[in-house]
Amino acid sequence: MRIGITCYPTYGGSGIVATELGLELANRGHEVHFISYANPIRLDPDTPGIFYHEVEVSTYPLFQYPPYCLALASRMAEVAERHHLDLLHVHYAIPHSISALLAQEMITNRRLPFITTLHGTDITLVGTDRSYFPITKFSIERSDGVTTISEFMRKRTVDFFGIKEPIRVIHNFVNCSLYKPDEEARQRGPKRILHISNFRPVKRVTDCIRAFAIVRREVEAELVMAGDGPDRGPAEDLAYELGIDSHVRFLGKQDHIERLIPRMHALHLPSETEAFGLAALEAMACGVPPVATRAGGVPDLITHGVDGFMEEVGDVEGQAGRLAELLTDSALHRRMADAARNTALSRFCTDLIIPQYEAYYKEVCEASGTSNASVVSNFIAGT
Ligand code: GMT
Repeated sequence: MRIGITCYPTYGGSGIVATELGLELANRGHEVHFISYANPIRLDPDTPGIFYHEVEVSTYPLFQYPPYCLALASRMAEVAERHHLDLLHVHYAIPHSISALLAQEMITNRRLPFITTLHGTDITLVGTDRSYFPITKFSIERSDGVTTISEFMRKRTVDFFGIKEPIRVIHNFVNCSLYKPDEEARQRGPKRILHISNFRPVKRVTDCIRAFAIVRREVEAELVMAGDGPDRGPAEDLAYELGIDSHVRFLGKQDHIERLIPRMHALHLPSETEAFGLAALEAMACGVPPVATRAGGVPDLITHGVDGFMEEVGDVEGQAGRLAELLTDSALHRRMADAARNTALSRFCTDLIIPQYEAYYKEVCEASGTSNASVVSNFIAGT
């Protein structure tokens, strides 16, 4: 198949999932065209089967806000025509699905179906904002197919927007050959707790610092903060105020977290809400047990006490207790690390999830009446 993928190319789970999906699809013989304003991180455009088309957003004195949504729609239509795309798959509803809808309208000689994947704050924060509610609802209703990444998100979308159309849950996935344990690396150096995020308020990064201060009373550990965003400054200040700054390392944005994670002993994800928690899944694949909050779609992923822990949002004491347990009880750590890896392998590995996307693409093309012989045979041949 020929698939156009649009996502936010910056650091953030939805862009990462979109990029990894595109790479996996290309690996399975599909032709994948990324259409975005920048090359998505983690995407090597030189990969066979991968193409990258930049969206140029011209400025003009009259435009206080350059209309990216329109420039994206034009580019989508152009790429779809020139490269005979079978469908568009957009990640994060706003504004991508509206651009896809416009592109669909612009192509008059055939129907170009589009699928929207809802990732989290596009529904829980942006979608609930008064100014975006109606357009988010409209974009979901007008998509030819809608997927989301957890049962929580499906239910939340249906309940909040009153959506009647079916929404398919296709969980996030991890490449278990790339994300894997490295016992030797873990043994080297001190006990380490990792946090990875884009440091937005929803991630509650200062809870990592507070919990770590409690852990430090018991264990000579180090906290590794990977990523960047608006709450990095407040987190750095708090570490200094609590007198633990020399044990906290702020790494900034990381390109190869699959090399970083296996060196860690636990992952801390204290988010206010989390539609799925991709960072937790990547950690689990590396045999690093997560301590997360019982929020949103996290229970789709973690079985409390088996392959990780879930505590209440804001319960820094409770989270610190779990982190300390993992750092001090080696039998517990071993058991949970194995269970976490096993969960990743048995439920969320790419080999299990990518075929679900392929099957859904086929369904949507057939339902839109665009599934011609070549599309169907491409599916069968995986090309
Ligand atoms: O962080 C976000 O809210 C937006 C989104 C993103 O683009 O980074 O993250 C969401 O999508 C990830 C990938 O599907 C999920 O693993 C995250 O749980 C989800 N984040 C939130 O819901 C806060």
